Amino acid sequence: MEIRKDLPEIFEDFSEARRNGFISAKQFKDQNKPMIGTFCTYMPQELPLAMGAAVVSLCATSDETIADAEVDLPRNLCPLIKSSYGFGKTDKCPYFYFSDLVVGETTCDGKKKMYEHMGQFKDVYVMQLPNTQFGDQAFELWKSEIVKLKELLEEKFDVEITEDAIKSAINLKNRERSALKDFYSLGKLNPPAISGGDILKVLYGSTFKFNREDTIEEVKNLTSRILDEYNSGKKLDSKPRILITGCPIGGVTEKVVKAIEDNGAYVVFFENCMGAKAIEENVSEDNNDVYAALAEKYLSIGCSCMTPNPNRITMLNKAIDEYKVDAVVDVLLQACHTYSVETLTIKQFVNKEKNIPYMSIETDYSTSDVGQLNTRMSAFIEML
Ligand code: BJ8
Repeated sequence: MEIRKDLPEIFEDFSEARRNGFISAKQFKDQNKPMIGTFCTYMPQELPLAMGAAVVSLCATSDETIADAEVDLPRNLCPLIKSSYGFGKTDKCPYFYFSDLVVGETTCDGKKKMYEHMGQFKDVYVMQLPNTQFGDQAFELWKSEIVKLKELLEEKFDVEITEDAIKSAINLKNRERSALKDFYSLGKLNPPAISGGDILKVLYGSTFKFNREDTIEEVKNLTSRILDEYNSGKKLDSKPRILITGCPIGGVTEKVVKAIEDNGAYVVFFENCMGAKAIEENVSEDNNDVYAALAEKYLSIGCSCMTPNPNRITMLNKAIDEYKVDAVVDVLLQACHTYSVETLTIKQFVNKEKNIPYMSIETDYSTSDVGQLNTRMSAFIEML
């Protein structure tokens, strides 16, 4: 995989962010401030931020604790769920340990049933997410769930969360999303300025930094530095341009990005939850009803747990054009039913509407399929 060797320290900073974040998490907790753990992009982070809490993603990305999880959970379950549960159960994840409350949502069946067991050893609160994004009922349900979460946080942590504080948190998150969006929009450059592996490092690493103002500045500086250097001639080679969609990736599943980039292509856009799905749209700052504004943004996320799920297609359509994508790779975590079933819709759209090749690959949190991934990617990229 070709990387920009002249920018190592910044990329390493993001790459190491999860590990280094443990120390910042401890320092944060030492100040007696609350930490909220989340498992999903639907969770409106603005609410905990509005009471001065830190928000941390607990989605695990390694197979280290899967055997422990399988004592309680079925083997034929998505590795993200098993691994996340396993890290909680074994107390091996400091972020889980430091979380005063875990907030989940009723997304896929596996996750929502797992929360019932997790509730035996951790304080878990589950928001009732509707299965559809359409109709007043769905909107009103999600809005009322957001208000309920605010009330629960106020009661549990004995604080008042004012609408002004929520507005400030919306503004902060919007600036963070915009900085990250400007960064991953570097993927539009053709030939690319940086590899997909480096884009992912920054997107993943930024979720483990607690001083959000600093992170916004850091990401902005990185973007403008890369742009300046690109304009003065530092470019990668022209190669086929790949869009990754599907289940969340990060940690061990970066093996998919590596297999693509080691075999002659670049990933220029990540549609999944570590990328644009979470970041592309901001919360309206014009709407005086902050709960409606939050409900509108978060309910529109194009996840396969929704039926129907046209917002995923809308984003893919736009990104394939804007990022001049040559092919789409749909990443499925084993036993993820909603994304697996949705592959047919995505394949038909990509092949028939966009006239470009599509490939789906199923993987897990082991490294046993790396050889097979390389073989499949090399054959796929060769025909582009
Ligand atoms: S908004 S993608 S973070 S639900 S991969 S656990 S769906 S069986 S992670 Fe997700 Fe929220 Fe959607 Fe994003 Fe279930 Fe599938 Fe596993 Fe998944």
